[in-house]
Amino acid sequence: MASKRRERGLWEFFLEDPEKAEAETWGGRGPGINRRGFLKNSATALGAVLGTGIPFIDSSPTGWIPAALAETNEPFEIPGKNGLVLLNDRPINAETPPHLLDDAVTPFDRHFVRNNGLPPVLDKSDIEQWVLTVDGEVHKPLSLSLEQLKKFKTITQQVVVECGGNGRAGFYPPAKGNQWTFGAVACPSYTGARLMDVLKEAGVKPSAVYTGYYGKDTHLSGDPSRIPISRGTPIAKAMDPHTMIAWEMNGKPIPELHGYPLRLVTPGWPGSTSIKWLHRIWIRDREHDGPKMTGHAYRLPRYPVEPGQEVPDKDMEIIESMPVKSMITFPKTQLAHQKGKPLEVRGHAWAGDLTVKAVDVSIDFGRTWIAAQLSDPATPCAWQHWKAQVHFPVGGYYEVWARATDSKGTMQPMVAPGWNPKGYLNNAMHRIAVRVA
Ligand SMILES: Nc1nc2c(c(=O)[nH]1)N[C@H]1C(S)=C(S)[C@@H](COP(=O)(O)O)O[C@H]1N2
Ligand SMILES: [Mo]
Repeated sequence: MASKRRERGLWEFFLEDPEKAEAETWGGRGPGINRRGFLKNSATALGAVLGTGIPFIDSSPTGWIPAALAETNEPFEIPGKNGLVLLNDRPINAETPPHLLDDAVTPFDRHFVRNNGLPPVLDKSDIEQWVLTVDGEVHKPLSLSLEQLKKFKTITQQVVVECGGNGRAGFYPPAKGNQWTFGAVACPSYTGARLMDVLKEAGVKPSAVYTGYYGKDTHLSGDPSRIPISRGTPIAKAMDPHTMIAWEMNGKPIPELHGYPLRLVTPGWPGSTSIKWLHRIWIRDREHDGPKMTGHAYRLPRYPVEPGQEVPDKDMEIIESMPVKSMITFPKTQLAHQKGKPLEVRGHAWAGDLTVKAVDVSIDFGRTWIAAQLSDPATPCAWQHWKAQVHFPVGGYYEVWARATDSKGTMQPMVAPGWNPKGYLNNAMHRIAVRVA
């Protein structure tokens, strides 16, 4: 996976135009890459080509051709997605280049995809018979049909969903996993019921400590006794009035790739706590221990560690709220800008459970900063929009940097903060390149 740039440990490759970057630059990915090219870099797919067969092809979603089967040089496409950069095709993982995240509300076609397993293949009867069970430390276990669930009070809110591994490509030595740059984040609008209301109906016992969410996706191995992921949160976060069980995204049934027909949405926490294809909520009397809850998964060392250092499991703690972050969504990096004219730069900023109180912009590598205009979030868990006018004093090469500050005064770091074994929570500032002539 390591390209020449990554070997040198340079994270700055994102300053290049992702649409023009060569596949090699991107470690064998990127929109220009064809299926054969992608194969060369995909060990799993290669294994398949070499004769181990394509297991579980029956369970791949309708309309998708595994890259390993493709005979054409057509780019690998995810139906309905537009301009995303593919990081892995099995499971599907794709991120959105920053300039395509300019919308206030992220539309489906620009929403990143992060799958740990294979999405379920669902027909009409699966949906008609869908049951959400709530069991464990409750007085009255529930089995709710979609129809029953929709009788709970409905809320609609915009929510930032960001993968805990967003920015992983910025850590050196590299951490295993999808090499996300900036685009494993989205802020669509979700409609559904408050988890709190459903849990009140079930009557949470005083022994309840944590939730365990289960989705219907299947394990890559094809072994039906295994599931790819099951995560949860402390009961207090589950009882937060913004934590929801959603059935609509942007006013339509949630797209299949994003969890149709139900998804748990945990605002401000790692995307992995927003379980897709939700069918069970297990209320636990201890910290949940489902797949991707233990070991090093979605955990950080309790203390700062040296890059590359080994950290024992007992020294790792679960990631809760995501850190403050911002992104420049306009202009696209590598802009050619006319000398003497001001440039309006804009983007979004968010801060996990907190809000953003300021965004500042620099065009001189952080020597001086200009305060950006910052909007309030449309709903409490939404990202905030910012914009700033910048004036370039002379022609030449510039970088525009953006830095957000959260409501507690914590700022984004300039470089990747604290290396950690799995490469989580890189909220280093986003920068774009501008040539003024
Ligand atoms: N059932 C299920 N839910 C899941 C996942 C998954 O693999 N299976 N991936 C999680 C992770 S790691 C992230 S970052 C988000 C990504 O949401 P998206 O695919 O809608 O962008 O979904 C989360 N929910
Ligand atoms: Mo994630």
